[in-house]
Amino acid sequence: MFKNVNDLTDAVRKAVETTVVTDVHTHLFPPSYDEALLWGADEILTYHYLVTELFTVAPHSLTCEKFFSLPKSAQADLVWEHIFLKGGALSEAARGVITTFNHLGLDVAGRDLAGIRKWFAEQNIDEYLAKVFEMANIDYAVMTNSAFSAAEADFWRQDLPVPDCLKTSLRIDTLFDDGWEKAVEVMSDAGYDVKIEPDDKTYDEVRRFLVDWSERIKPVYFAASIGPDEFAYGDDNPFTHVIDRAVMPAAVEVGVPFALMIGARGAVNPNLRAGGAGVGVADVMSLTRMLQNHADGKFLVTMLSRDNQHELTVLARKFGNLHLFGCWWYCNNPSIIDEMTRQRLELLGTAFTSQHSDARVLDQLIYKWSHTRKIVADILVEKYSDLFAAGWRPTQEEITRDVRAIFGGSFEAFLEK
Ligand code: FIX
Ligand code: ZN
Repeated sequence: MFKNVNDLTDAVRKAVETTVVTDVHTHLFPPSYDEALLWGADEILTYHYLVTELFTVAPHSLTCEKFFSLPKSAQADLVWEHIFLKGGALSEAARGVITTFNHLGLDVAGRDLAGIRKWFAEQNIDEYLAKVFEMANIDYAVMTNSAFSAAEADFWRQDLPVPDCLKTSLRIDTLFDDGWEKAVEVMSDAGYDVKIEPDDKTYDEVRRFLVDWSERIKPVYFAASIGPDEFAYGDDNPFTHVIDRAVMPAAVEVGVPFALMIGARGAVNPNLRAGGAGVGVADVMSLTRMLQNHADGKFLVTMLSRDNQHELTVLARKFGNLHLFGCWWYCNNPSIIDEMTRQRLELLGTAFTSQHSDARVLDQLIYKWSHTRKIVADILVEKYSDLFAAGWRPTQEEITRDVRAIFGGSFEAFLEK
């Protein structure tokens, strides 16, 4: 039993710092997947978050086309010059690079980019991957594995090695909206009897395609990112029919949740490529109808607009088959992580997953989790201190239990539910 609030808060900070995290959504790949796994100084500096920031300050003469035609190292040099040396590295994505280099023991104060690049060039990727997961204290990360990518299908056909710290998800965005025709082409080429104008047979075949892929890669969940305008469930539209007649029946048959990432407004500025998407407020009532219609299914949800967060968190109190995760993308900034985590704790206790990294570059795991742990620690210190002041006496085990819950424990309990 803690004698005083100071001992309690020290224990809370230590628990947050040392509790293992499960990273429920990333864009990482196994080292055996060739160059698909991004890592090192030039990749972390050309993360699409930083590239888009570059174009907020770069000279007008630097067009996106010119930038993307440059070698990766020249692109990184421009980001380093404009965002770091001339810009002050104050954005979350820039500060993250500094945190990562610092945790790796690299010469950040000396701003020695050449020396930093040299250090990365000396790393062995299999050993470095293990080192990064150990530094970030992550037991496993869930990848993003597209069911409609030829490269992905080719990788899984070869049965190449995948480290235990990486698990799969089945990404199915292509089934929706403007991807449908490509999805039909890919499924048809793979021997599934599907039509552009879907009939009952087509929906059955889409379901079989998803089940067959699931048997091959054993996904933790199905996943899709849906735009704010496209997320219109419940009307007599293709989105509703694919969800009702293929995706959810397959998810229930396989026994996995459907992870919905809602609110990315695609290609607001296509010139920025991966960084070109914006954000929009989506209709939470669409999700409500989906939950009402699929009580036998399970849904993992994160929304991109800050404006959607309160309504979504209240909804999570109404449906036991809804689990919220992460402070996604444009919400993955200290000011919003703080607000969202407080709101979720205050409305849901520990029945949510506080964060996911969305890491596209392996090294990012280090900063994305280091930054989040600090914010979560400050919040939990306040919450436990309030409880202590009211006479409650949490034990060390209970604190560790609660921290693990929001760092992946509740996610795994939801998967087993
Ligand atoms: O759809 C997604 O998985 C998004 O997270 C990505 O498309 C996005 O580019 C990203 O990495 C955000 O953090
Ligand atoms: Zn993502």
